[in-house]
Amino acid sequence: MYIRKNVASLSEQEKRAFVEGLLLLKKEGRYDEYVHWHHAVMKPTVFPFEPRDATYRNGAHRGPAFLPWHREFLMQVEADLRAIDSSISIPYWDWTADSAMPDPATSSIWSEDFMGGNGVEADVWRVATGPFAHTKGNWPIPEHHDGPALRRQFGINLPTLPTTEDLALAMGEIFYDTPNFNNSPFTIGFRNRIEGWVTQRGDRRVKMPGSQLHNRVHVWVGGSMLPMTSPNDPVFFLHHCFIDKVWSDWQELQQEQNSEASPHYAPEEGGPAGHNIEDQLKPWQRTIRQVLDIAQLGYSYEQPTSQPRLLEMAARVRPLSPFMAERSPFMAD
Ligand SMILES: [Cu+2]
Repeated sequence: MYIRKNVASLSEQEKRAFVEGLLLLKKEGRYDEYVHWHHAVMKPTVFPFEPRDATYRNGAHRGPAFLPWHREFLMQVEADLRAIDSSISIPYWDWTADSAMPDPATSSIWSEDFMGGNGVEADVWRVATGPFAHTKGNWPIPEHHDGPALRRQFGINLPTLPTTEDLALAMGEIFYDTPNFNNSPFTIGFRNRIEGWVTQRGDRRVKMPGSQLHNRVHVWVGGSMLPMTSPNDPVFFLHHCFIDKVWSDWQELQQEQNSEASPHYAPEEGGPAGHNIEDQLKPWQRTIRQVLDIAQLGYSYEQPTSQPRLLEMAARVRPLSPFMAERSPFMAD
């Protein structure tokens, strides 16, 4: 059993080991395979009545498999890192903490000895600081649509990171996912909420316009985090580690409060290919059912001191259900 820590509580030594592991995987060409895995799941997987369009839904996004697919993805990358140095685990980036800072760009995650900082506008948003800066030459990005360098544009495409209040809306959901298991702003459930598709259109309690939660963080970082090749920015793994933590927190909450609905995953069958509970998480071997319990997978999460406050806020959220949705044929979209 090993622990995934909060980025904010990493020691100098732990930061160094993680960065050196990433740089070694990059040098060996292994890292670029991760980017390809993420990019290759673009193949459409749809119901007969849906458009055969890769951006509509694919094996890892805009559907129920979003969380299990990324959980398996992180474990694959983490196993490679731990083969280099068994003390390494992927740390998580709690961006709700950074959203409360006057300037999230000053967060320790972006320090010179860790992820490096923002891109430089005058240099077409190329990252100029830290181990992954293009000037250091250790982080080449092949066939990138805007040239072979890591790019970031903090807050340019969306002004703010998601808050604890935003996260509480996701934690307050009682369904994992509901038909049509897609990314409509009206699709109810934890998965669609945390992935970030439930905007102000689908729920008037949502405070900020635009993409939410997981999606919002990709868009806030900007640059290399925007396209489907987003694992090109190593912060991808820290971001998705937090998404995985939030999912495991939600699972624990459901086990306590809603245990008869176990295993807290949907659909069991009859959903789009790749998204049913017994479906394989391609290109790997495990099925969705096999990655539902992190204790069984051998890891756990360090909890931030803010956790009780989040759970308290989540307990006050009135969950939407498919039968009392804010959607009505009499309402304009
Ligand atoms: Cu993502």
